[in-house]
Amino acid sequence: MSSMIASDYIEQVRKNGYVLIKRAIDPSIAQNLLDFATSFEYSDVERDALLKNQQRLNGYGNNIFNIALKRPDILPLFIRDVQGEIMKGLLNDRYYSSIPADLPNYIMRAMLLRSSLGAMPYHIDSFIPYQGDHTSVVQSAIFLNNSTIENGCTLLVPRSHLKGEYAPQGDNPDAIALEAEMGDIAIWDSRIWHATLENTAKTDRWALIGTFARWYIKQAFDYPRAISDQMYESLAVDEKIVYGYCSYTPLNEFEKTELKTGIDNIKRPSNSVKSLLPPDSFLFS
Ligand SMILES: O=C(O)CCC(=O)C(=O)O
Repeated sequence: MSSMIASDYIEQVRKNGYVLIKRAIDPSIAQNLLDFATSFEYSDVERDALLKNQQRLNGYGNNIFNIALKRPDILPLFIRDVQGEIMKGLLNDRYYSSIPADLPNYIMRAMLLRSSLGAMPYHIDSFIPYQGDHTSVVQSAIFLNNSTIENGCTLLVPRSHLKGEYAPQGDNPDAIALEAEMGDIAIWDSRIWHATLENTAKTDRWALIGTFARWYIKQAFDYPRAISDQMYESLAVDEKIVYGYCSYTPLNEFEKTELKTGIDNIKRPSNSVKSLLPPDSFLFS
């Protein structure tokens, strides 16, 4: 990795909307993830179910969803060390005082493995275009193959995150092709106009893409309920926060009334309204 420090990378994301960190991941970790990507297969039944409710943009790649639950060892790659400092710098809410500032208070929206097929159209992943320095959603792509113009690399329009507009469709003369090598990481503000090229080489171009968001933004899956008891027990505090255990939506006021819970009160969410109620509650009647 280069000698740049987290604050330099944060500065680049704020200014240009993205940064590429060379050789950020140990090659053996990248190889292990690549082996996972190339050996994983959904069953036919699972694939049919996934195709029935596929979002438009997911049709342009091979996708393996929900990696965080398939590989519980992976989240620390995104939230510790320099990566973690960058995420905190871009996404921590400075007014979230019940979590100490050296921990994350942002959450994970999604984590998927994707390999490019067709040319993915320009889009933003913050869903809301707006101007200003306040970043709400960040994507971090760990490249597991070399990512090239031939095999469908990312296209980005530098500084477009500050335009406050949805991404125009069609070719964009201001776009750059973000070529990268196995083990590099690209981090971008999800307001940036981005797309991919078509994979004309028809070779694998796997990237592990983590999407992280401020604590009040909806997660792609209900991680606090979906995570097994066994996985929950193995998580460190920073992982529990990022999976949403401090900021999930409670079932009712007897579960909690705080939107931002502190680390002293991390617990699994309830699945049963009744178990939360005092026995004489009017909600029973
Ligand atoms: O695979 C890429 O380079 C970009 C993927 C992308 O745009 C996305 O997942 O939203």
